[in-house]
Amino acid sequence: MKTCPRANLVPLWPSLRGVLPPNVPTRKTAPTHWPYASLKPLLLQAGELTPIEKAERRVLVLANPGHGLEKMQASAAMYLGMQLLLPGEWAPSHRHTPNAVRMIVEGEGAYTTVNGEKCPMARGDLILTPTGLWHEHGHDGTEPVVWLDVLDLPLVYYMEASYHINGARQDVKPGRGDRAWSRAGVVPTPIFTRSHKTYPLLRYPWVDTRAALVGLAEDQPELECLQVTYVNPETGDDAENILGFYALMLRPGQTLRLPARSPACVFHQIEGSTDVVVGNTGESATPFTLVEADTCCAPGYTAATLTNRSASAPAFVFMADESPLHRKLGVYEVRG
Ligand code: GTQ
Repeated sequence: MKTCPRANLVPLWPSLRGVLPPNVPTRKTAPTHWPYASLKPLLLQAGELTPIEKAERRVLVLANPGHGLEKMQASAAMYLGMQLLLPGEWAPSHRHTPNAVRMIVEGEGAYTTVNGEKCPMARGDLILTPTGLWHEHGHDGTEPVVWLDVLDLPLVYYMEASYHINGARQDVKPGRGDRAWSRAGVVPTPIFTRSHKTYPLLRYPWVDTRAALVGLAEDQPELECLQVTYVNPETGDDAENILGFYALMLRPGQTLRLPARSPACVFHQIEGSTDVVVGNTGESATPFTLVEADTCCAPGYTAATLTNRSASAPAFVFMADESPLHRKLGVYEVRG
């Protein structure tokens, strides 16, 4: 590129088509598969080699090669990390501007304390640590616990708005959002008990999410897309401001075509096994097979086809995407 460093000026015309390509944006996000079978041994090795006191957070980052591994991005706005906590370990309290969620992958007995609320971790649970809230992780169990972190770190970092503050160990306060906001359609009555918290519900137990999907499937046998959105139960808005979180059920043998939409998307297999084909018709498609605890991502403006590999059992997939961000910025699109 021709530049004029003395005046800090560059001509637009050589780069115009590069930054405004015709019809479809340029995407660095490559369809990428992170099998849990190849990740887990490395994570356990990290557990042997790296004490938690040194690491603070013992995480292997699921990095998209299209962005360059050192960028630690799954997509333009999404960061994924697989975190290991061993029995008795403690990941100290901090808060930061990026929003995070944890999807629990395996193990029992660990918990995250978020602004004084102790959130137990069980397989498939989703736990929020939204922007600015204190969080720390502990483990009273006997086996290693692993979870998937999803953060909007790449976006917040790009905005030059990413920083953290360390804090003291939190006192656990009584009151659990997943007890108070335990049923859709009934919320604590405002004048008596409503908490006035921005994030009243921090833990979404998998037993409840799974039951909601199974109930939906039984109630609406014709419904093709069995998907629920993790929302704030007070407002109905997305659970967090920037990334969206969903759980999907595929009936036995079902194939579901997800249309091309502007946001990039992450799929994580909670139960069963799913064939994922990332790509629009007429373009070269990338196939992955997700088994339990596997994760993959698809770039925006790209369709995906999911097929439950079992003819007898449902499959359950956790999804994260950039929809809230795209909607708020007015760039959200469905391409069909
Ligand atoms: O557990 O607080 O994967 O602060 C990256 C940054 C996890 C955490 C990550 C974090 C955390």
